[in-house]
Amino acid sequence: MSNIALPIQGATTSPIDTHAVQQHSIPKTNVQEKTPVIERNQFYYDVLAGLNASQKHLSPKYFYDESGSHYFDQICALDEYYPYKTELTLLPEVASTLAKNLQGQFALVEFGAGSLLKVKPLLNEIDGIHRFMPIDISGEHLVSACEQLQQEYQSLEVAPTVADFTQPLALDGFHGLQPLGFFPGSTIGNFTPDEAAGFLQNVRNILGPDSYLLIGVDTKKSPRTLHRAYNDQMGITAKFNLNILHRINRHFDSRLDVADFEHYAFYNTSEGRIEMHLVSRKAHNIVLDETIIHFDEGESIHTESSYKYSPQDFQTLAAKTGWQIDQAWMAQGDMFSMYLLKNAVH
Ligand code: AVJ
Repeated sequence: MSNIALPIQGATTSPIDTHAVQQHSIPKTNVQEKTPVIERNQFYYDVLAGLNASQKHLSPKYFYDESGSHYFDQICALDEYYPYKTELTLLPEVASTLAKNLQGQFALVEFGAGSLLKVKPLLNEIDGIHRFMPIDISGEHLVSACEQLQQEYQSLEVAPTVADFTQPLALDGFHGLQPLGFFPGSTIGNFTPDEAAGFLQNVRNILGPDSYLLIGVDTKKSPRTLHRAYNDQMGITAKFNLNILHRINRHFDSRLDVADFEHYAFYNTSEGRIEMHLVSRKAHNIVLDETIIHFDEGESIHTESSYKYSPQDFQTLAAKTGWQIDQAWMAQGDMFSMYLLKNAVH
């Protein structure tokens, strides 16, 4: 999966895991202190802070534990969830256009590499890619995916980095090759517009002068289509959303009844974003270790925002972050877009 993750307006948490992690090491959870009962790590603090806020919220990065990642894979297979399939269909066409138009020798840098599935059309078509540098916060997953990819592409130099790419990061060694960034999956949609701008600026600094960035971005479209994509018939998205409550029960000394909450996702037209919430079906208190948290009937936990960008929206975002749109691709029916950005700052 494109397994990175993602926050809520007004929250101080970043969508993607915020603790900086050393390159080439398996990330350790930031355990501050351990008692027999309570493990006070980043998740612990984020959950307590998020559920004590006036608009309760949890970061979507916490969707992706083992079962959450499994649900996300199931979402990608759903008819209603068009972004995954649409981008995958668009990629071979994008790759062959790039192969024609991009002359040079490249180091391909993937942000949030996940399963490394989407990179294959690029590797297959573009002969000039000599080095592949995936960056992901999840070390174990990344290393095993890289081993497999290396088997398939023997002459490619595969150089993974375990890191949080929302933080400033110096990648050692493009080896004289031209950096080509890759950020598929419309993961940028999980950032607020301000965070997205910060991210694009950070990526430009990481990749440096003369770099390119190929990015997948979900578009604004009929609210009905958007609504369906996050409210599938089989209820997989609901399970994906509710799983975060199971994760809390697994981590805390808590007996949250997941059945007391309801999946609620809608398209907020004025903000141009899907919002996912977990809505309390009744007034009740929950107990997390020794903290009591009250829910009114109908009160929600905001678990995800997924911003959608029209070509005009994205053009504005790119321009203000020092990127210039070199090429753009639009899937049939304007369902999903990809952009090749060129670093405009010399
Ligand atoms: C992680 C941004 C690709 O917002 O569409 C799918 C995750 N959430 N269904 C999105 C998601 C609910 C997704 N991205």
